[in-house]
Amino acid sequence: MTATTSLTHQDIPLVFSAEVADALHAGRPVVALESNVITHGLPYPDNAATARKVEEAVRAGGSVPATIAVESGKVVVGMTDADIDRFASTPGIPKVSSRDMPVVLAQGRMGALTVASSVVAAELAGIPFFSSAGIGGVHRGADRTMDVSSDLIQFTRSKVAVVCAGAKKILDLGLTLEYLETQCVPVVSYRSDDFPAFYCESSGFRSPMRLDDDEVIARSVENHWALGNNSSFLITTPVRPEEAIDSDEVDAAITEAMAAADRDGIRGQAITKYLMRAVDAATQGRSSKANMAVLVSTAEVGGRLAAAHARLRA
Ligand code: PSU
Ligand code: MN
Repeated sequence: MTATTSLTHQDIPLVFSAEVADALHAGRPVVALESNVITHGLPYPDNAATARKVEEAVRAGGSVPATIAVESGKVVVGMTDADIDRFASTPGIPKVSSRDMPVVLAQGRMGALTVASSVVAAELAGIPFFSSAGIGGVHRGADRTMDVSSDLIQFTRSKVAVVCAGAKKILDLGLTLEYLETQCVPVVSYRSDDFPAFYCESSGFRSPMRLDDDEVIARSVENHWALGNNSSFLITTPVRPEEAIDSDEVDAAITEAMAAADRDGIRGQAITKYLMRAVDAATQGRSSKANMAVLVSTAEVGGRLAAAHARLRA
């Protein structure tokens, strides 16, 4: 019989930018960022410009940004400006969620990481904080379609603190919160009573918990892991009121977009992008502007909370 060895996480090549490697080595705070939002969120060159602004916001919060993607069989932890521009301007880069990652790595293709695959990569890279404005969730009509984002399932498996502005109203946010509760994933709203809805200030749902103090949040995250949970800890921060988009306007646009998606037979992986485009068209681009703003403001809070967490560990 021949002995076989299987690959472990040490066999997944990670390529760190010098800045991220130095920061991790010195115990300075780093915030992981997703790349799917670059390739599948906004059109070029707004996507590249926004990705850079998001990185600047993480720095303004006191942390080092690490935007993550896969390319040439490696996980890139800390994309350079040139990497970001290449990803932003290359059409057809696949959206890579956790389950797609092993194949895309083996094929050596370029892949844009969702929240789910980004938290996988962040944990491998030893980065405890991740920030993205909008997480995936339970889709409306999931009782029929069974469309539940892998983001939620991955949160039950990865020890990463996730800072976000909640999730878009294209999802069923009530069921999304139920799922997170069932799966023992803490959800804390930072300096707000409500669970936010991406570029809308409130989802209409109260948040399970509110915390106003950075240090208490950092301590709570550590406690979650110290209690033996190998899962994520969600922290939400709402869009700034002056940058928010009106809830009623978005609701009307979503109802229309969902009917159109049904007519066009759009489902599965393609639905999020389709609905976002339709909402943007219906709001004459106002949702895109709010989208860019919330990406930036969320990243700043992510930078601030990761810094508080690093101080705690120091
Ligand atoms: N939610 C948003 N905006 C987004 C996404 C989700 O409000 O851009 C993207 C993120 O990359 C997220 C992914 O991880 O879509 C989830 O897709 P799905 O529902 O197919 O799992
Ligand atoms: Mn899905």
